[in-house]
Amino acid sequence: IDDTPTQKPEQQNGSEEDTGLTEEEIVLANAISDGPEAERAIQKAALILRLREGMNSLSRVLKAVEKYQGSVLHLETRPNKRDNGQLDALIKIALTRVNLLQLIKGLRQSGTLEHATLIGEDNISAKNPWFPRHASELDNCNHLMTKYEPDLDMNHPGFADKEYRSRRKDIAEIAFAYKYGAPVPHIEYTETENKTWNAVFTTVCDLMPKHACAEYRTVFRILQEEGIFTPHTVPQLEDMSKFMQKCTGFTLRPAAGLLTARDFLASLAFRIFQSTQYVRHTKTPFHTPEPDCIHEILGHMPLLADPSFAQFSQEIGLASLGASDEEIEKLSTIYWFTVEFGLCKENGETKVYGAGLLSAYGELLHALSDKPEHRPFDPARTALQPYQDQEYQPVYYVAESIDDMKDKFRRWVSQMSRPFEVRFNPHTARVEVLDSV
Ligand code: HBI
Ligand code: FE
Repeated sequence: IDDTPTQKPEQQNGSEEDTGLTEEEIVLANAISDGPEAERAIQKAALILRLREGMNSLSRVLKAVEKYQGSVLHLETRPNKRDNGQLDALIKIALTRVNLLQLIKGLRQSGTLEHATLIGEDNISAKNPWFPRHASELDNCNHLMTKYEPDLDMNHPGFADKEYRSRRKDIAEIAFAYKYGAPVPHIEYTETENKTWNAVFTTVCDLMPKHACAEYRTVFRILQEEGIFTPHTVPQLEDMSKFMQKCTGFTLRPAAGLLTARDFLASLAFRIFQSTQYVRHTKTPFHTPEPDCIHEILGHMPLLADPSFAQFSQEIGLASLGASDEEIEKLSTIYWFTVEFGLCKENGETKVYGAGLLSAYGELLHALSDKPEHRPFDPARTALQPYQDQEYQPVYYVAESIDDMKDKFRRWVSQMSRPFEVRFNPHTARVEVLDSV
């Protein structure tokens, strides 16, 4: 399941008066009346569906797509906000125009279709793609990738642990219920969770003085002095949020798990970091298949309190707003090789600034050893580097410094092909869109 612009399902009722057809149906019907050529032209569409009988309805929808010889390009579901028994689904399909018209009519008659949008070749409606314009709209940007959840993945260390799964569910509820502007709810971490924190914290304290970049070390020390980083208790997200806000304006909101790249990057545009709040399984303190709050707190947050790094984080977020799927993929890859696994030079030595390394000492030592390849950070090339998230990276990108990395990124991103510019207004927490066409 991949990322997609979060779009609020809304009833399409604009032009239904006399013909009984909606706008898309009229567009389709007009195209089709151009003759058999147009009838057979392949059209892509994004449909937002309400699945009243959950997965049963989904299989009926997929059968209908198959019947009309369509192919599914993308599919994601999530629980309906108002009714827990129901699912909302976003499905992107490609099929001939004449069949799409039939499919839309059928789904509408069965009450399944909430909204249909025809999409062009570039996969987004380029004229006005939806993206959050105000920080409060991030309440809609919490789509999860269902890759590594303990309920779904048999290899997850918590898969067979009922208690862990129920704990995870409780903490996820907090994230789903969270609304912009509220403090991050306090979590009473258990003794087991605090022990896991202690195990990771201790190794970070051992390795950090020698291997972490200067920016990280500086903030780490302040966090210790302020009593937020202590060996025996998982820090509270609300305390971290207040600390970061003081330093760079970054704040936190709770996330239920691994978010889609699009939703995750969008929040950075508002200087908001979506952080998980659960702790990894106690069986594997030094490894987690998905982000957990220890990774976010020890890996990401110190650098989000560094002004230059915070600026870079926001800029990658701003670049993602309204970007095409291909561009999101490139930005994610850059994020991966910088924010997650980046190395940088410091007085002739190679240091670590990537959160995935700072919070996992096994890979940190691997990254700095002579086993993997070290290449100079170059956004145009780095953006195309394939990566995987299951094993240690075979390649790392080394920046001259965080500032240099930021400058190179800026130059690269300015060539991105977006028909508009965006600018963040900190006074209103709003993204302003400047049309250039
Ligand atoms: N979701 N909760 C959460 N935390 C992350 O660190 C995170 C994410 N989704 C995607 C992501 N990171 C990145 O790897 C990029 O795809 C942007
Ligand atoms: Fe991360």
